[in-house]
Amino acid sequence: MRATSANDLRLWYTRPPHSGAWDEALPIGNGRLGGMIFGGLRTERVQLNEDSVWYGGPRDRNNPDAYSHLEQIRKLILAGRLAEAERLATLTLSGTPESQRHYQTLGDLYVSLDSHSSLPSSYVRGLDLSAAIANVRYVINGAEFTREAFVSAVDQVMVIRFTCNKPGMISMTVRISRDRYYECVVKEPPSGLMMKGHCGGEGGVGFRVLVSALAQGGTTQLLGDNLLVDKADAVTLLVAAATTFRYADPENTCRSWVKAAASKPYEELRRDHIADYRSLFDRVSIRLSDVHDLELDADKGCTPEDLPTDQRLQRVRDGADDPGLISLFFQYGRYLLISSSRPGCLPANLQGIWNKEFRPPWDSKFTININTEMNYWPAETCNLSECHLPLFDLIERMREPGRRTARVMYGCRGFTAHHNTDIWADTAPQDIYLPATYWPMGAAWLCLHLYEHYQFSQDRDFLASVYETMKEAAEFFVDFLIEDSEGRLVTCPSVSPENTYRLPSGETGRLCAGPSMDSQIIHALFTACIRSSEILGTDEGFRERLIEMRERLPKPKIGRYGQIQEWAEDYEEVEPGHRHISHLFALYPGNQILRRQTPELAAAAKVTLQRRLAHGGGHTGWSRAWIINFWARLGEGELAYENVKALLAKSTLPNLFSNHPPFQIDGNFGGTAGIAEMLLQSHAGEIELLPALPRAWRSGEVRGLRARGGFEVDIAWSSGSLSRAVVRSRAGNIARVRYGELVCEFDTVAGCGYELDGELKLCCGQ
Ligand code: FUC
Repeated sequence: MRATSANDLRLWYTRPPHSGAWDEALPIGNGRLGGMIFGGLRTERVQLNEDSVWYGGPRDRNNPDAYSHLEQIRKLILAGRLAEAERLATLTLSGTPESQRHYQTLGDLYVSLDSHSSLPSSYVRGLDLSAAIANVRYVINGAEFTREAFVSAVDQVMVIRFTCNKPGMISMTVRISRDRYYECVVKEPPSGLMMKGHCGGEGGVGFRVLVSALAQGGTTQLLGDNLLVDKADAVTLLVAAATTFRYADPENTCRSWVKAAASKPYEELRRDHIADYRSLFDRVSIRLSDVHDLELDADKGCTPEDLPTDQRLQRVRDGADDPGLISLFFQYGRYLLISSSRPGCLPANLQGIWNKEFRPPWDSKFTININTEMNYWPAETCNLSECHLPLFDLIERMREPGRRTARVMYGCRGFTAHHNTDIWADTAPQDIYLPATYWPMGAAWLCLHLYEHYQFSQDRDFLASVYETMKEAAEFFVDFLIEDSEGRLVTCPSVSPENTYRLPSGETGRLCAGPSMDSQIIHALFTACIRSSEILGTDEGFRERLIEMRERLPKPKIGRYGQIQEWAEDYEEVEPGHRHISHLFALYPGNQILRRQTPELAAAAKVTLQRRLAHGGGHTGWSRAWIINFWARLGEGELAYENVKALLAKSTLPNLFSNHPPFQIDGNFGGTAGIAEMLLQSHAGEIELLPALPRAWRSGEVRGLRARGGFEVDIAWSSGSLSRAVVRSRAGNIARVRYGELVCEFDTVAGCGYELDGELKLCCGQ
């Protein structure tokens, strides 16, 4: 078995980013405060983010003309008069104004290293995922310079430390800037600068950024907007940022964080940060190969781990296998979730927290017709349950605006949201874009995450605390669903995100009644509410109602190509290789399509994927990531693996950020979830070991993945077969474990572990 190497958990490079490319800088963060570390030689640029730096305040954007035209829009859709329906919808259902708020960069910290006149004789920069620390190391004229940067969740500051092995060598000029979009930078004696500004827009947030230098030796002074350090032995920069979104007095909040951090020695800040981070990160370890699987040069014992990350990525682009890069990518997804989604923060947005722009792509907000949900797919399976909590806070905040949207737009009870939301939990439609805008399913899908959290944690108190939220999301559909000509209960108006269909007449349409994804999401939501009310022993009347309505939802249907139908009718798709594969929601993340219990539907799901892929599907990072999860659920290890490779080869940037293009973080999270799904599944009432193990991962081991029912699982395999598994029970439920056609079932005691051999024979309880 291969010994672990320091590079297993490290991204590293032997040069600074090409022409200062942002996609080559390395991300650090504590959920709220983030930085991109460039590692430049003469200037270190740290591009800064704070998760609540958004333009503008809350607004009521519900279109006042919606409800009075709803009936007519429905009639037009059901009569097939699509052009008229779509025109009326754009006028009366679109948000007023059409767009929600957008996320922004916080600015940049520039550290000019004044004494660096010659080029270094060696240079390496990296990101250590085992400690969540970025570092740079190089030698100039025999002096070795190092930098370390991390963002502490314990101390709420970014810490950047510059050292040299010779005394008096560190001189720097520090500036903070934000293009033209800030008020001022003021001196914060004795050795700090404070940036003050406002994101703009009525009710928008105000922000403060404080940078303070702690120098060992040398002198420090403030001149104009500059912080200067001269001939120090070492310098620690502490950066704090806060906004009025959370703090009445962000200025003093920054001061108190910096003051408290400054009173701790650097080593203590670092130690506390690492301990806190490791309490989450170390729960899962993974190894997908043995050394003989991957030696590049057998004589020299050289493996891909010995190559810088950009060169490894290039090898994979050139067609090489590199299981170690896949496990690094897997752990990077977990690192990114820990760094962008901690309790008390906003959820990870389209870019996590890392965004350099004032008007980022798609506003870098929360796109909830796939992207935000995908961000949280690894949260439970990859043992980062706490990182899921920010999403739940946002869902709670969406209830009030969502109730208003339900009432004002549709005359319904409950709460609803469309395909986006923002910092203010806005629930009115976003954009005037027919394939996406008029889709009332956002809240419903998000609420499934609440039930998912319960399924993994078995935390009954949590379930009790969110039951009303799930119920309210379901209540909306009790009122909203209409009966179609076959007596089925369908959504109308809606869309199948974000596809377009063609009628036999050649006419194309987006708006429709009962797209498959909607029925599947509602089926899952009703099921979650029904199960929850049983578990909690409440609400029998509502439960009965949902049971009855669930029966009348359209079931997944098989269409003319043998595919799962995307719409209630078997329409032709205008773009058969579309990136959204919404009608396979029931396969993943849902569980209405199961390869053992519903083999015909599973076969149709396979055809659906093959058709999408044959027409160029999977061309965005997130779409490719979803495909990995689908193949994993279908037990197709080789096809899942092919798509993992394609995700790395075609949709991954040099810093391993996923590429839509441009950078969008969902492909990282969806990819991590997909790799976990290849190794362990638990959505079908049993814990399945190695359900989609590809040949390329001949021998390996994963520890600490989680399964529904309150289990934690370790799996080891060699020569492609299971050698050993440990199932740790947290809730004392019965464990039903499957490996291929072998199944075993045993009682468990909470807190105990159970070891199984390769034949699923119980060896011992621990
Ligand atoms: C959805 C997708 C796009 C993109 C955007 C943020 O609209 O269709 O591909 O990911 O969200």
